Amino acid sequence: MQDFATKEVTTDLLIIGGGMAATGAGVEAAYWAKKNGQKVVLVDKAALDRSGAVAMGLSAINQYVGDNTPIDYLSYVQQDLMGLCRQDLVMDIARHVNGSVHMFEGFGLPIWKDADGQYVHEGRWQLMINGESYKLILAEATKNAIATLDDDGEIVERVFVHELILDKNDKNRVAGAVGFNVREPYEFYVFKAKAVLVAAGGAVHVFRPRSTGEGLGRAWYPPWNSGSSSALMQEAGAEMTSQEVIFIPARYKDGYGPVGAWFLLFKATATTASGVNYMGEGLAEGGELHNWLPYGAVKPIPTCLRNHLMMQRVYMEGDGPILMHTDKAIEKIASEAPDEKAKKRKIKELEAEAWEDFLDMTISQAMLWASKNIYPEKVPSEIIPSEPYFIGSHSGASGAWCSGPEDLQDDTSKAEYFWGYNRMSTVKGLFAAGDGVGDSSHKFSSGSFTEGRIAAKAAIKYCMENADMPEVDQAKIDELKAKTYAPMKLYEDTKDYAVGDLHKGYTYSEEINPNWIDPKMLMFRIQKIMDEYAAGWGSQYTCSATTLNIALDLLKFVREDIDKVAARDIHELMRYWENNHRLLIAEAHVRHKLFREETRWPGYYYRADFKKMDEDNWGKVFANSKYDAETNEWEMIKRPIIRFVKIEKVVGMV
Ligand code: SFD
Ligand code: AMP
Repeated sequence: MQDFATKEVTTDLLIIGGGMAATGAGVEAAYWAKKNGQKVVLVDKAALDRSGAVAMGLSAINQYVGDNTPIDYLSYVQQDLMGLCRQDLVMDIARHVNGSVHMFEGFGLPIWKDADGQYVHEGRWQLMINGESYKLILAEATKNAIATLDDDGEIVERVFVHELILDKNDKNRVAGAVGFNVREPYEFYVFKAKAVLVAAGGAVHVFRPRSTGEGLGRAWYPPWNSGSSSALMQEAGAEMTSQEVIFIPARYKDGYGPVGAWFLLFKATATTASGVNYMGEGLAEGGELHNWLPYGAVKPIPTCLRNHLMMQRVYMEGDGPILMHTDKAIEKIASEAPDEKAKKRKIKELEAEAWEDFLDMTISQAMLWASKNIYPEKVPSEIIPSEPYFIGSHSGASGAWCSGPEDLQDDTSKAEYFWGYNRMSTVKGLFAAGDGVGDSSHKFSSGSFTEGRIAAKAAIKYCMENADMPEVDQAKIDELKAKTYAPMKLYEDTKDYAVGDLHKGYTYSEEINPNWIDPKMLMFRIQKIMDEYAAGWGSQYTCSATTLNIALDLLKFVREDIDKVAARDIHELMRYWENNHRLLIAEAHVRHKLFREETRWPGYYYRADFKKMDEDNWGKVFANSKYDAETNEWEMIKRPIIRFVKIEKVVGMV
């Protein structure tokens, strides 16, 4: 096998990822690093201009607090996650997010304005944008900021980071990370750093997606977010939280077009096939939502419960599909026009907005509409609950257990939620942001950027106060390098045996081979297990201790077989490592689901053996876990939910 050169990069702060949280981190870190003579390196597996969830753009900024208060925002988040959130983290983002949004505007992002020059809101918290180039605009700002550091700033693109390095003398202190270039020159990267900020996004394709076969690869969240934030941190021994809380977005069928603009901006109604307004009925007196108090019967209905109402109608009563009445919504808005001519003009305007909503962020949905001759102003479209995603920044909650800000705590919460540096994990010097941080949902793009800024500022402070460089164990690096390329070595060592003279004609395709497992097959195996035994769509989002234990057993076999995965080239090597990360988050997820013996988020998943919410035992705790990579042992931990901010009233939609 070819010998890959090693490239060493030494820095004070290393930012892993190049998405919303990492671009925020880059901008802020550059500012503080410049003032204090620190070095910052940002490494992204892709190219900053179009990497991460916002690659295709977005049509809304989903977190803008505006004239509301951070407590108002907190009331909404706490309600939406059925009581589960860290108040300090949510409030911290909410108090700074307006500033980030104003920065975006300054960078050149077009935010819709009305005739009076005010932002156009999609809902109370959401702003409409012309966001096709959202990511490019932020990437440019980050590149400019890092460039101000001259030799003390660097952006490394197309390097996949797959493992963190710990200090040789302190196993609870980070010392850097390793990765490999996925473009030529194919080098092995060793990053040595005082602090590491993980912002490598959420996880997609851990569960079998609804889009299989020729549709494979299409998902709502980006398939290239493969659980690295979680895996890197969990593997390094960081305590993780709420790994059981996945997000099931209701999306336009097959194209995965988001529904927010339709529900909130166009005020569309969704019904069952027979025309039942399932959300209205659920909310009404005696409706299903009253079974999920104190969180159920309030507007906005928590995201999981909106799914639950839909699932009940479709799976229990067979009254599917669910239809989003785009046609009626457009007709209703247009009918308010003063005359026929104005009405026609309004319909044209609404049609353009409807298409732009998708062309700005989910182009595949617009293509699907076009290819199926769908005119949204004439016919409704199907919406459907999708496969589960791990995403700490939207309506999920999985991620690292992190220290919060000092100034927002009371005495009780400070003892549990503060350990020196904002957004530092339980591993010294290891920070996180965006999808990487748990229990602080609903940050979306703007809140993730904001959290990146918060974490980066604290990380630079950490670098200054912990000025000695951690020691890196060279023997460990050598071991990691061999491990990195092992799947390519396996292929090189056995390919002739497989398809050469000895086994000539043994198989027609290299993908199916007695000597190895293809990285894609590894992914399919994980997905099948998760879908069938850990509450994917194929099992109607339902699991029990019995099925979860089967999942654990089967995942154990996958881990046993993981050394048999072969990679034919660097691209497949990346696929292998992505699936290696998926495997760890899958296992963490199953263990968390087993641990939390209740059904807290109906519509995300159901525990058939614990069908109800159990406020007494589980309503006041987060489910956390720690993984010991050396012994392969897991520890499950309960941490208290401390509600030091009293919420009088849930601030809802407009
Ligand atoms: O409506 C490695 N999101 C929306 N947010 C909004 O504010 N408005 C919307 O309109 C939103 N909608 C939406 C959204 C997402 C998607 C995909 C669609 C629609 C179709 C959510 C936000 O985008 C999301 O909350 C943030 O982007 C989260 O930020 P962050 O930084 O946590 O994740 P990221 O942006 O995906 O970036 C991840 C980065 O990590 C890199 N990476 N780098 C090195 N090594 C590794 N091993 C790595 N693994 C990953 C990636 O390349 C990337 O740069 S709506 O539908 O909700
Ligand atoms: P989505 O497009 O589903 O990702 O949603 C975008 C934003 O709108 C998020 O803040 C959602 O929580 C919110 N949202 C979407 N649908 C609804 C709804 N029916 N009621 C209240 N909020 C919603």
